[in-house]
Amino acid sequence: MKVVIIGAGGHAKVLADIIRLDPTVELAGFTDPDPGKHGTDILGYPVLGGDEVIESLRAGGPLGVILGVGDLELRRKLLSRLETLGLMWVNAVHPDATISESVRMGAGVAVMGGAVINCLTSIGDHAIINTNASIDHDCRIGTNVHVAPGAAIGGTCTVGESTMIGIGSRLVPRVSVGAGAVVGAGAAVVGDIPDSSLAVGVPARVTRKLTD
Ligand code: JB3
Repeated sequence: MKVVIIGAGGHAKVLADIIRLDPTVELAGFTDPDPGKHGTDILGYPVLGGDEVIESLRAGGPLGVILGVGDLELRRKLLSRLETLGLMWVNAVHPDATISESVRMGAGVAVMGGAVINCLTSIGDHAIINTNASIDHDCRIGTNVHVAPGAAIGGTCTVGESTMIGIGSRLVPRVSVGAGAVVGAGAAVVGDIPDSSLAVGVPARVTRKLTD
């Protein structure tokens, strides 16, 4: 099956580096509205044009796609635009990630090298579990959540849709972070964080509400 990465920037490069390790798929390349921005060849794979090429590629046979842009708001807008196309979302899971067999994994999920996801956790569609991040047992990670590199989430935590768990941050067990929230880099979350809130510091404090 051919796979196309939607986006051709930094996040897309990491996905390409993972997907190309999978002998069962053929990475066709990237789509990007600004094809020249990153050069026409990334890690040996072409930037095929804008997202409109996806339809023509699908005509050629089974086509898997995955979101290759990192910004969560942009991902949300892209998903709402693309969901009517009935695309086949594929996962990119690095072979060096450690994932319990009991994990329930959504579609379009990226799991980078060194990540650990422990038993009975569920990962929502289009989530990003980035380099060396860890998610412990019985967690509920929502759609389009980004658990940034080195973040650690304790057992029985909940993270709402399109929330960013910042690089190197920590969630103690049994806390809940709402939807559309941002946990700042290095923050230590020791209590629940409401939807659409920015929480920073050790211990993490909500500093402001986030508008769309
Ligand atoms: O921190 C880490 C480990 N990774 C970051 C990632 C999560 O987010 C990374 O360092 C960057 O901060 C960011 O990666 P991303 O999103 O790849 O950033 P950038 O290099 O700016 O690439 C975004 C690409 O998305 C650009 O080339 C845009 O042209 C493209 N883009 C924007 N809108 C789009 C669209 N591409 C497609 N196919 N469709 C769109 O609608």
